[in-house]
Amino acid sequence: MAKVLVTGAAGFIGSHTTDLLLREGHAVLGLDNFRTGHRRNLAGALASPAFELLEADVAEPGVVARAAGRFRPDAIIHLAALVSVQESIQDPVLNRRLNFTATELVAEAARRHAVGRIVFASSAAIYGDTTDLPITEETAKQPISPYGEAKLQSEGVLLAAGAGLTARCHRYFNVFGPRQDPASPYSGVISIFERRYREGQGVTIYGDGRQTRDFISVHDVARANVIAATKPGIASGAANICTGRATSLLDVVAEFARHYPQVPPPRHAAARAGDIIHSLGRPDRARTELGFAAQVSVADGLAELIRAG
Ligand code: UD2
Repeated sequence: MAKVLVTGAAGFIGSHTTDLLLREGHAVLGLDNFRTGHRRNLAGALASPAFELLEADVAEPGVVARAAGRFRPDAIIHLAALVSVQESIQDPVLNRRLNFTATELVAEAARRHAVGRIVFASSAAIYGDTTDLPITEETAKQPISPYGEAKLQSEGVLLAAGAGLTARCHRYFNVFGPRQDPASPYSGVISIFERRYREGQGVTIYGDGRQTRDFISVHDVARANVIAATKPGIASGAANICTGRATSLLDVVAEFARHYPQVPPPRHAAARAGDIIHSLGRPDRARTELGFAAQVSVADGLAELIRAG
């Protein structure tokens, strides 16, 4: 049994990671200020005696350090973040605070209280809009948003922290699954489409729909997080967390249409400014360094999402 401090525990990825840690018999201190997380995401966790919730802001100096001093975690999974690329452009100061300063505070808390591991939510956004596919960890890092830039700099802070700390930086690709917030037009496309199909409305495809993404289930992402936090003998490093499979939006829509044959077909609108056409990661390093490989197909993940609806 390990003791794990999860920041952003009430968020999309944080709550699934918390649930999996608890299922595997670990003790979790979840930290969240509910800026974008939701208490309902923790309904299962809150029923467990092995879970404790701390409502606090990870970017507030002293908060993580005090939590680590009291809870004495073996690992910190740092997922609290400003999650919207769009919002990072509109409010770069807040982005800096939540996506960079908070990481420094987590690293400092780990150092002060001898926490041996940090798992960090990085992003494929650090690679920018490269056309050199599939993206490997060596691909040039040229972020094109404050969000991607802060994630890249956070990786630097963690990977330079020194021998006492094992830092694992997870470069998530397009994560989808239950509890992802569909509220904004810039939310993940699958969560937007799921809500529209469930409500019987057609979806809008920006462009011709042949654009592809490496969609990975949040259950696989949670498993990668738990492995990185708890598996013995893991060294520091950064790795793509992806499937290595490209799925087009037309494929996604065809899958939804199988479940909702009565919903009108999609309409097409102009491609979004700045949209990338293809994104695909190479998953080999996570397999070698963590023993992690994604298992959930897009078809199975969508079916689960629709059931969870
Ligand atoms: C963006 C973010 C990424 C993450 C992700 C949400 C950048 C560089 N990256 O990536 O960090 O936040 O969004 O999972 O900004 N689309 C439609 N109809 C819709 C919504 C989207 O056709 O109603 C298209 C969209 O134009 C794009 C594709 O679906 O071509 C995927 O969109 P997305 O927002 O889910 O993901 P992505 O990879 O653009």
